Amino acid sequence: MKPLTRNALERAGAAFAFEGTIQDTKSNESGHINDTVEVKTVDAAGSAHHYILQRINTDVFVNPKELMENICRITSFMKEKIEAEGGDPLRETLTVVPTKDGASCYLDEDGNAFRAYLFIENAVCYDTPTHTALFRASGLAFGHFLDLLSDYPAKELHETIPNFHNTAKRYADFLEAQERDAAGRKKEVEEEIAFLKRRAFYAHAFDEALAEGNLPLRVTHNDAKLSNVMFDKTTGKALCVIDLDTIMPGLSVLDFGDAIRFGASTAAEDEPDLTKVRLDLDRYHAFLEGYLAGCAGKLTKPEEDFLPLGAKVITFEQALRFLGDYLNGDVYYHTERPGQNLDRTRTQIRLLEQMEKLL
Ligand code: GN1
Ligand code: MG
Repeated sequence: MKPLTRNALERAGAAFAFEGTIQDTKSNESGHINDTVEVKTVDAAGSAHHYILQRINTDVFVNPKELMENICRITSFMKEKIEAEGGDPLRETLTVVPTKDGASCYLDEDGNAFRAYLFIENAVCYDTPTHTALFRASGLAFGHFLDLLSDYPAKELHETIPNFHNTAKRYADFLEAQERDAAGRKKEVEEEIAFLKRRAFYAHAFDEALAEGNLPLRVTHNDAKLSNVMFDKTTGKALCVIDLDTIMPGLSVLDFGDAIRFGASTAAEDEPDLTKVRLDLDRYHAFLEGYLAGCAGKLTKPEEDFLPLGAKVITFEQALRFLGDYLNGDVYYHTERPGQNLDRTRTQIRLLEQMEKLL
């Protein structure tokens, strides 16, 4: 994606049905894929309003209209349920702000696609769990998310990224990337490549369970990391699951696994010092407890049994993706420094080794 220009941002700001006039915009660097900006406005009565404006990465999400259709359907479905439960739908899920023409996204003449949400005030996201209870709370949030959507017809959703968590396809892409060696980096990473090739079996880990109908296709989040949960600053409670771009039909065990991969690691995803990377079992059990409570009995027995394997498979898959991107010359994930995708690969490998011993 080309860098987002001031001009394009201003045009997008003017396209949405924001209340009042824009006073301030501030870039938010948290995601690996989209560009995110916070927008503050003031209306004629002097009241302040706060929004999130995002440029959707259309290299990754090639059909932004379908993507927004998914998000609108899911958030309105959840809002009704949250209301029925006595919750606050404006804080417990995202609210899409339409364009002045009533569309859910704005496409500009340069091919950029934007969408906007209400900003949720007095809330915060965490990159690492500051304490175990916080991670348990995020488990509750992702479990509750599954529960809220358990009767949503998964098949009606668009596949925003085809084969997103198709581990066999990810493995094939990785093999191709190391074969092609586009950035001439293969010789540096022979060890990592060999590690992953020895674990090719993970690519088919759920084939049998799926064929036998033991793992239901659900509405899943597909990027279930701690940093995609907002917490209320006052109560400390997990409020809301965000980053709804990859909501698609998928497997619960992979959402669970992704949350573990990210949040039960004692180090950041891109930590260069591997001695810092461990799987924290206390965190694992805390998340599991929260997740099961949040799912409110909706998980089947085979799903519960496969949760630890889900963690291994998604960590394997993530290692394939990071190493594939490193081999391709860092073309997919945002990077801030050379070698960041390799560091990311190595943390995943280290974690997978730990999971194999401990889970
Ligand atoms: C990407 O943009 P972000 O940080 O939400 C990626 C996920 C990865 C994650 C790794 C669309 O998510 O699949 O698990 O990075 N999203 C996409 O941190 O590829
Ligand atoms: Mg994401």
